Amino acid sequence: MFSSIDYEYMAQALRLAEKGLYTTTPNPRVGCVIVRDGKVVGSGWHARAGEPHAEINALMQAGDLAQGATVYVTLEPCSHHGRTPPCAGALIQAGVGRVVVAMVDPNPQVEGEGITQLQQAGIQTDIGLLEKEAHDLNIGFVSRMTSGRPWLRLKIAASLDGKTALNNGVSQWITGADARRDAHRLRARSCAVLTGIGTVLADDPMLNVREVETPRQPLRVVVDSTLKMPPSAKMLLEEEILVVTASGDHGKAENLRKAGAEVLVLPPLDGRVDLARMLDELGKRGINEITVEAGRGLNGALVRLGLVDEFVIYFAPLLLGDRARGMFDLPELVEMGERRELRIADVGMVGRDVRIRALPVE
Ligand code: AOF
Ligand code: ZN
Repeated sequence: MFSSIDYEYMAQALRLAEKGLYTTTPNPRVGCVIVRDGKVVGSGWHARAGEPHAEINALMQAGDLAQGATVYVTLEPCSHHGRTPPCAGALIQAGVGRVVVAMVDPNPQVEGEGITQLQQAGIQTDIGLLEKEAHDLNIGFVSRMTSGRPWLRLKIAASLDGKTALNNGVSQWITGADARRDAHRLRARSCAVLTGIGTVLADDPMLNVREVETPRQPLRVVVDSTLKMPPSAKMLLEEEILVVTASGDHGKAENLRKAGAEVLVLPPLDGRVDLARMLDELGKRGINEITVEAGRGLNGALVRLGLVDEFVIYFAPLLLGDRARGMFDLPELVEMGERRELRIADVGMVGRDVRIRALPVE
């Protein structure tokens, strides 16, 4: 169904889609290339929610040349009136000859309807080219559309012997500058960065993106069951911070609000923040991807609840010894049968450190 030329143009459309990596949220990253007689006559990508979709940008460039052309698009053209009119209709109106789609739009408002409309208009529509790549690019959008929850990526910087901090809590700097920059790229592509109150009290971090250029900072979310967050915390110096709590202490919440935070009070679960419920709430707010940068407490709780979708662990070539702090506060296992199995998705060097991406095995 697909020729090597098809692959090439879809790869080009994916590269265009990636230009929206830091900006399209809550929308997906989408790229589009329009080809006629072996020449690219239009190309575009989606930059921001509310702005034109990838196909529309590409159609505007192509003008009349779109007639009879082949359109490569990384996500099924939409069929609904959202913030912008439907792309399937625009492609039909432009008289395109063929549409090649990487993946079906998981948005229940679309979900195959765009493809049906194109086919009903007599346009040859081929689906599934470089589907995995398109899917990975929008892993958070897919997660939110299919489960209501964001994709949760847990990032850890550790020594080669798996330690993340000294026993006295000191954790800077374990990994090198390249790994830190790489981790800032993860922050930049995330809709939210999540941490725990323990990390805030120990490190007083900003948790913003500094090491890479970005026009948009992720929302910073702090899990703080009993509202220990001091109104003087550095995180509060910048906009967009959400403190999630199970505390009913209105005075403390009010103080944090005055300091610039939004405070979300959830019904307590065993006296703590109900983390699954929190993810549902974040999903409702259009959060697609979350990067967790926390200590062993929150990390362990998320693992125990099965809420982690992806682990990104940077290992630095140094040893901190058994008395340093580990990655996950988990109950002791007494049988190997209780172990948690992961699948390594990717391994590579980042400067002097090693990065491992691993996914839980269901
Ligand atoms: C496309 N091309 O480039 C994008 C699509 O509110 P709107 O109008 O921006 O619509 C957002 C929805 O449209 C989004 O949830 C997803 O289903 C689809 N995104 N579709 O045809 C694009 N970004
Ligand atoms: Zn659209």
